[in-house]
Order: sequence, then structure tokens, then C-alpha cells
Amino acid sequence: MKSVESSIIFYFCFSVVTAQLATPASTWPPLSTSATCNNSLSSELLTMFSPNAAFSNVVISSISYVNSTVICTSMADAEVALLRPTIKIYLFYGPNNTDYQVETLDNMKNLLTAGHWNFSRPATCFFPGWTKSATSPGYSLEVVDAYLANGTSNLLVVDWWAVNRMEYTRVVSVMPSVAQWLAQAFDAFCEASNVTAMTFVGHSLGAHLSGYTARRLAALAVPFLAALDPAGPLFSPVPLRCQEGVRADDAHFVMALHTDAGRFGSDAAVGSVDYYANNGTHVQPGCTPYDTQPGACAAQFLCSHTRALLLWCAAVRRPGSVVGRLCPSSSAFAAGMCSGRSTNDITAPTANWGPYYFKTNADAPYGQGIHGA
Ligand SMILES: *[C@@H]1O[C@H](CO)[C@@H](O)[C@H](O)[C@H]1NC(C)=O
Ligand SMILES: *[C@@H]1O[C@H](CO)[C@@H](O)[C@H](O)[C@H]1NC(C)=O
Ligand SMILES: *[C@@H]1O[C@H](CO)[C@@H](O)[C@H](O)[C@H]1NC(C)=O
Ligand SMILES: *[C@@H]1O[C@H](CO)[C@@H](O)[C@H](O)[C@H]1NC(C)=O
Ligand SMILES: *[C@@H]1O[C@H](CO)[C@@H](O)[C@H](O)[C@H]1NC(C)=O
Ligand SMILES: *[C@@H]1O[C@H](CO)[C@@H](O)[C@H](O)[C@H]1NC(C)=O
Ligand SMILES: CC(=O)N[C@H]1CO[C@H](CO)[C@@H](O)[C@@H]1O
Repeated sequence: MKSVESSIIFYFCFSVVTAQLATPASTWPPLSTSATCNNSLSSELLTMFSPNAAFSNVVISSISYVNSTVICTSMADAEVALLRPTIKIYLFYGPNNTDYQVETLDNMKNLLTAGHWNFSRPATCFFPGWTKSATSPGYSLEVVDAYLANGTSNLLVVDWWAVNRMEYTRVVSVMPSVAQWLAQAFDAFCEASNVTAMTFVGHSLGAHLSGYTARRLAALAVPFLAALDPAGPLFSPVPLRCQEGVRADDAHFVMALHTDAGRFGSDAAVGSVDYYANNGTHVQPGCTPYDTQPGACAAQFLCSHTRALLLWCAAVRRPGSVVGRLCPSSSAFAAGMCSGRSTNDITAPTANWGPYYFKTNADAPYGQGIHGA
């Protein structure tokens, strides 16, 4: 097992990272993906992310230590600048998830003039996570379908796939730049229109990107930000912290939902209020324990982490279906000691204190409403 891990580390650090250094951003190869359960990507993920010795080995090529502080290695400015034109904003106007308008950051205001924007509705922007595009099936399109079904928002999705498909540590290192570009584009969009506020929703690395972006806005207001299982690796206080991620003061109100805390999700309470589904940790109901299955397919491997996104979709589709209960601890909640305390829908929390706990079903639609709280 050790030698297998070492060769994966070797492959990852040298084949992927050094090859990318010499190649322009537009031609970087995507990470391998596979629809089958023999998926080497998941082995790489396990090696790269598991909070053990292998993790600190794998990041050594891109992360360095200065006085015991972990810092990200930056890409050269010229390389980073190549990434900006690759970022696109999608407006999904329905009725199908194939109905969308795509604009670059410089032309974002065209979204207001093509006849697809509904000025009577508020706006929501979704930020996908690592290796995910605006149209990734079972992921971004789940969010799109949920918002189309709810039918009360203009839905934007940030497509930063040309950036986020890179090696993980490299993506983390360029996120402050990406957020700066997005914030400037959103501010210009706001100043060119009467769209002055937007809800942000981000999953995993996208949760941190949404926070970074909101933090840098000067004109557009973000009254509500949903941070769905914000990414753990390089953001969690343990085992290695490279950058601070999304935090409670990034938006007027930050709701953080945890489903894989301490693994792919951060183990930190980062929101104005934090919600914990089924204790907030793996293994979520219906998911397969992946820590004993390094050969598991990516869908199994990321099941608990992705559950936060699916729970949010369930809550958007059916308001009142995903509800948490205020309780000081998971064990007190499990023991029924908080039955008299207040409950709150994750899409509309009213109190900026927590934590909130709830149970879910193993399958869609997941939410048990008040019965799960
Ligand atoms: C899994 O796929 C790899 C690469 O395609 C192959 O070398 C390996 O033999 C496969 N393993 C199994 C158990 O099928
Ligand atoms: C590391 O620590 C030394 C000694 O305290 C200090 O002089 C130096 O500036 C530190 N380096 C950084 C990058 O913080
Ligand atoms: C715009 O949104 C409002 C409020 O949701 C809705 O009543 C109206 O039908 C929408 N207009 C169009 C053209 O979809
Ligand atoms: C916002 O701007 C649009 C387009 O200019 C306009 O149709 C709409 O009436 C405006 N809404 C408000 C509330 O001012
Ligand atoms: C519940 O979560 C805590 C961390 O928040 C963890 O230490 C504990 O092991 C989890 N319990 C179960 C049963 O998963
Ligand atoms: C979903 O629709 C309801 C109205 O049916 C609305 O109150 C709620 O805010 C919507 N949820 C989201 C997340 O937009
Ligand atoms: C091509 C396609 O999927 N069309 C669907 C778009 O949405 C409408 C309304 O939900 C459906 O009736 C179409 O079949």
C-alpha cells in the first residue's frame, strides 16, 4: 500500500505539476475522470486529501513551509493572467437547463439586455467546486434544475473550470486572483444596472471562492451566502492550513452547511450560523464509507461531501424540507435534549447563532422537514 501511494504521489507531483508549469493555461490537460468504479482519480484524491502523512508528502511540491507556516506557492503573474479570459458567467433562464446565455467577465452586463433577465426577480450566483464546470451533470445542473423548479431567481453560475481543473494546490493559490476578477466584474454589473444585491451559493472550493469574491465587492451587496461543505484541504485548521477560507463576515449573513467535516469539508465553524447534517461528518446516510476503499469510484468517494450540495438543492426545491434545530452539540441533539429549542430552514435562517443539527433520508429528496430536526 505504501509503495502504491508513493508512486501515486510521484505521478501526481511530477507528471501533472511539472508538465503544467511549462504549458500555457489554455492547453493544460484536464484531470482524468471515469464513469466506472475503477477510477484512478479517486486513489489520487485519497492520497492527496486524507489527513495523514501521505497528505503532507503530496503537497510538498507546491506548498512550502516558512517558519512552520504553510504557504501556497504562487503561479507566475503572467501565467495567472492567462486564466482571466477563460472565466465565464452563465445565466440559466429556463425552462430547461440547456437554456443559458454565456458571457465573459468583461461583457457581463450583456446578461441584462438579451431579454433573459427578469427584473422582477432576485439574483443568485452559484460557484462550483474543484474540477466542476457550470454544466457538470449531477452537480451544477442539479443546482440549476432546483432553481428552475423553484422559479423565483435569476440564476447565474460562475464557470471557472479552466482554472479549477488544475492540480488542487495550484487552484487554491490562484483563488484570490480569481475572486478579485469576479468582484470587479460583479461590481461593474451592479453599477450598470439596478441589480444591487445577489445571493451567493458555493460548494467546496466554490464556497471559499464565493466568500473571497463577496469580501472584495465594493458595490454589489451579498445579503446571504450559502457555504456548502466548504473545502477542507488547505483550509481546515488541521492538518495543514494554507489559506483562510470563507468566513462569517464575508456577507451580511453566511450559512455554512457541513456534511463531510474533517475530510473533504472543513472542520471549522465558519458561518454566521453553521448547520450539521447527520453530525456534519462522513459517512452520510446512503453513502459508502470510502476511507477503506481507495479504489472506489469518485461518486462514492465524494458522496458525503457532495451531499451538502444535494441537500441545498432539496431545500431550494421544497422550502421547509431541510430544517435544523438549535442545539449545543451533536450528542445533545442525538439524545433529544434540544427538542424544545428553535428550528430554522437552511435557506432562511433568522438567528446568527448556532449550531443547528438535523437528520436526513439516505435518498432524494433527503429532507425530513421538521421531523428531521
Ligand atoms: C483499473 O484501470 C487501470 C487503468 O485503466 C488498469 O491498469 C487496472 O488494471 C484496472 N484495475 C482493475 C481492478 O480493473
Ligand atoms: C522567520 O523567522 C525569522 C526569525 O524569527 C524572521 O527573521 C523571519 O523574518 C521570518 N520569516 C518570515 C517569512 O516570516
Ligand atoms: C418574472 O418574474 C415574476 C416574479 O417571479 C413573474 O411573475 C413573471 O412571470 C416573470 N416574467 C417572465 C417573463 O418570466
Ligand atoms: C430595472 O431596470 C430594468 C431595465 O432597465 C427596468 O426594466 C426595470 O423596471 C428596473 N426596475 C426597477 C425596480 O427600477
Ligand atoms: C461527529 O462529529 C464529530 C466532529 O464534529 C466527530 O468527532 C465524531 O466522531 C462524529 N460522530 C460520528 C458518530 O460520526
Ligand atoms: C423558493 O420558492 C419560494 C416560493 O415558492 C421562495 O419563498 C423561496 O425563497 C425560494 N427559495 C430560494 C432558495 O430561492
Ligand atoms: C429538450 C427538453 O428537455 N425539453 C423540455 C424542456 O422543459 C419543458 C418544460 O419542463 C419540457 O416539456 C420539455 O420536454
